[in-house]
Amino acid sequence: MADTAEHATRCGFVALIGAPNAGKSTLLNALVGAKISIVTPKVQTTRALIRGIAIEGAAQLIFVDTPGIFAPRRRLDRAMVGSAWGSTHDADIVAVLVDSHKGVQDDEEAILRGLTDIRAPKVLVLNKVDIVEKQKLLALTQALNERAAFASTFMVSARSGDGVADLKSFFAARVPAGPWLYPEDQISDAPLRQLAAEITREKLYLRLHQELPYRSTVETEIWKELKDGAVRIEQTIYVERESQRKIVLGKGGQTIKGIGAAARIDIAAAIEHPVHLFLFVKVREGWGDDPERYREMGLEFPRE
Ligand SMILES: Nc1nc2c(ncn2[C@@H]2O[C@H](COP(=O)(O)OP(=O)(O)OP(=O)(O)O)[C@@H](O)[C@H]2O)c(=O)[nH]1
Ligand SMILES: [Mg+2]
Repeated sequence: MADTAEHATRCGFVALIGAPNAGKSTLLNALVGAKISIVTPKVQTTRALIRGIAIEGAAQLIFVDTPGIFAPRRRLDRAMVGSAWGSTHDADIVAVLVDSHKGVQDDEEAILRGLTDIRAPKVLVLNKVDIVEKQKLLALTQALNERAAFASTFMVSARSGDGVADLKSFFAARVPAGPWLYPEDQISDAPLRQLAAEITREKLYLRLHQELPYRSTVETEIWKELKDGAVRIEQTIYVERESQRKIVLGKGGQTIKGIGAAARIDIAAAIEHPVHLFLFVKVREGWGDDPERYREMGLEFPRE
């Protein structure tokens, strides 16, 4: 009996790629049914590959959220875009997300060109259908299918969940037969300290503007379980300049206080323990060229 069940299982990797802000992280969270990856209205929120795991019938689906693909300038940009394309090499299925409200612009054009090198089957996922007219969706479906060979086209709203169940069933039917790679109840493979750093970065993105979010990174330094069941977490926010540090702190420390309060609530909810969160802001000029920061983020360090 166990033998039969094992033979019936399926398992595979589904990479979610697309331009920045297409809704990849929102879709990952919707597919898994939990908040695994951070989401903000700003572009370039996700910086490294984030895996979320879901079970659908006999299939275990390992979804890989990726940084948005755009024309990179800085070293960090190159590492992010490189990791996104890299995810397609190990994928059994590649889901190409397009923000249907935005349509096809420069980043989408570049992505379409890059798709020719991908051997795995590709599916087109038109996202944000909640804010787009049907007419536009049909035109976009046609135009994109003329440009690349998609096995199928899906129209979803990652935000409302519309169409997500159908997409998930499709993936479950298409991933190869094979044993599950993760325990049944596991939904993420990221260490909690990394999740906690990401949550703080989300709050930073939500509260800071212009270039600042892109000039900062967050690392968890200390994670200590206390006797009363609470967890003491110390994190460092790295910025590039003293002037940036001042903005992150805010007048009388108000900005960092707000970031910390919001992050603490979400981290506590994620780890299901009370949290004492301590944030430190440090200037580290050129952190974007420091290999150690890339290791912490789970990114490969581009040589140039
Ligand atoms: N209206 C609408 N908004 C959406 C939908 N999906 C995502 N969004 C919004 O789009 C913005 C970007 O969402 P993310 O999930 O962070 O996008 P992403 O593709 O992961 O972005 P990067 O990590 O920067 O590449 C957020 O404000 C989301 O709430 C959707 O289906 N409908
Ligand atoms: Mg993202």
